[in-house]
Parts: sequence; C-alpha cells; structure tokens
Amino acid sequence: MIADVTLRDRSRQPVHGARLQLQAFMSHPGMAPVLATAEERADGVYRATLRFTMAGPWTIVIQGSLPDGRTVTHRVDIPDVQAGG
Ligand SMILES: [Cu+2]
Repeated sequence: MIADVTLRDRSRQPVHGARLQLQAFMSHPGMAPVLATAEERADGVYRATLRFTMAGPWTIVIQGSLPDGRTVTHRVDIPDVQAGG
C-alpha cells in the first residue's frame, strides 16, 4: 500500500524536511510490525510503501521529527486491509 502523509503547520503551510517513520501492526499476538520510512515527494507530502503481511485490521502509527526539533505522532486505524495489499 502506498501511504501519502501531508504535514501542515498551524497556519496550513506545508512542512518541509521532516523525518517520518510508519509502523503498522495488528492487535493479535505473534505478528511482527511492518516498518517504513516516508520520503518527501511534494510540498509537505511524504510517501511510504507499506507491505502488509496479512489481511484484516491494522493500525498505523506515524512518528515524525520536524526540522525545528518538534515531534509528531498520529495514529490511523485501517479496519480492513485486503490480502496482498
Ligand atoms: Cu495478523
């Protein structure tokens, strides 16, 4: 799955130069998390490729460090990842 993450500051301006890591996991035991690093592709838009290892519900946690040293964390639940996604 291609994941595009858009970062904007409080005045809605795109945030450049952030470092974003994505960590995807399922809630049941025995599943290794899937990790990806996002690359900035456009104005404040960061793209990562996640290779899910199983169909079903996944949670993605996005952790980022901004150029000014701040950090951001955002969680996204994907209720139904399709097989092979
Ligand atoms: Cu699983």
